[in-house]
Amino acid sequence: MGFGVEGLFVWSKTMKKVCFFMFLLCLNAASFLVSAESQTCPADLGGKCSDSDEWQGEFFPGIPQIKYEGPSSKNPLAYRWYNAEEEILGKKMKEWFRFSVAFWHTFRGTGGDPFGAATKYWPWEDGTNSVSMAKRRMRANFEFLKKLGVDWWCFHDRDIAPDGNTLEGSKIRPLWGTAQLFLHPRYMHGGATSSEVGVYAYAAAQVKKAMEVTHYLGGENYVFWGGREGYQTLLNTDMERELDHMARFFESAVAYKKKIGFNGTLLIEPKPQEPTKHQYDWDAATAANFLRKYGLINEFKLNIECNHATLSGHTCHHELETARINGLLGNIDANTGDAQTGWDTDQFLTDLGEATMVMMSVIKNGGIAPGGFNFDAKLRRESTDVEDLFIAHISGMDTVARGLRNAAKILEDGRLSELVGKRYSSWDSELGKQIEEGKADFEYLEKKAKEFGEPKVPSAKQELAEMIFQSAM
Ligand code: XUL
Ligand code: CO
Repeated sequence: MGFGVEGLFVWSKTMKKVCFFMFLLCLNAASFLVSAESQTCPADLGGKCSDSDEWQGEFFPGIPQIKYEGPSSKNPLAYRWYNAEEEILGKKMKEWFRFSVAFWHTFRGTGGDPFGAATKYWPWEDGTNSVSMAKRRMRANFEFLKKLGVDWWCFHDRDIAPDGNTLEGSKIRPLWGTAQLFLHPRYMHGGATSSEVGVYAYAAAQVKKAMEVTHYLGGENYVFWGGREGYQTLLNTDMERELDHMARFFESAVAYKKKIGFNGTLLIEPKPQEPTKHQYDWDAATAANFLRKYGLINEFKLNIECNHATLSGHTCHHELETARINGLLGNIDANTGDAQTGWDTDQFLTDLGEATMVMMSVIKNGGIAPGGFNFDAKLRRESTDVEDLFIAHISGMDTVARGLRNAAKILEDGRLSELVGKRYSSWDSELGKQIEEGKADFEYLEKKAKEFGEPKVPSAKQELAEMIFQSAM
């Protein structure tokens, strides 16, 4: 690594841009998802392995601006369901979604896996880790976003080294930034929950800088995904102490956010395991309980990732509803897993039923701004054409857009909410109201129970609910 931890602390106005690169590239030396076999160059400002970031013409020649062509279109480079300016339930589609591209998957993913080398060699990559390469990659990102008609992107501190000039003055901004606290060996026992106090301090310094960078780039949220905040065995773990440390870490993040005037939402991204056996942010309910216990519930929201939801044994809909009813639904990492595969496959969401349920929650929540839909999803290892990057995002965007249309249809149709309303109608009675208002104690209820006799219990109408749901597909 080219720079020591001192590099994290330099941040003066005049040195802003230089330090920005130094910081990011220092971190980048151990960059996530850059396969071990790729050539590495010193992460310095000289860019020794690559002379310049120049790239003649477009990065994606032959790929047009992606437009809405409607459901009958057979053009793979067009939207069938996502029509950015069209209003659904009083809000433009682009406002419902606030789509974002995950920089780490789309621009740093190589297709490498534990059994095989990289399969993707994008034409603009020169095999180096130089500043000029990082700038060129960021230009490719901006062209990609513009062609898709997407205004947001998300990053880990360690997968970017952007050109400040390119980023300033553009309406394209980070939806969120985050610090990558899981790749480097120093984080093997965790960051905020490490058994080593020095690692906690290092993690804090890294988050501090990543928050500054997110703020500097105009980001609207900041994410904490605790990749190694968990344990492999309780036999060697003081779980209570580790959780207390994690809470202190989040308290400091809240204080620092306020200190630098960063108004973005802080988001916790639950995931049950992988890479650790047990991660502390297991699911939405666990994260909510943690936030409540430590008095942080009003300072954070949740970033729900669909593939993480299924890993924790829930549906994405369940996780979204748990977050929503706790006032914690902040962002969606829009992806999906594979029912036959037991890990985080990070696939683009293409299941219409799932997408419709996702959008039912989003509508009930009144949208998720300032959060959005971040495609934390990657091409399959075997998909190796540049156009596959576009097709994957178009398909993911179209699926949730179609889900939004279906969810709106279900809402307008009214039969499902009528079914639910009817199911709970006994609670609209005087007794129901008394109970809901906390005005019915056990003695009173016993009296009522005797008065009513055996209650009549009606059908739940599950199949009818499913029939109504299906009819909107
Ligand atoms: C890992 C995951 C991360 C976070 C950001 O499963 O989802 O990419 O979204 O660190
Ligand atoms: Co994620």
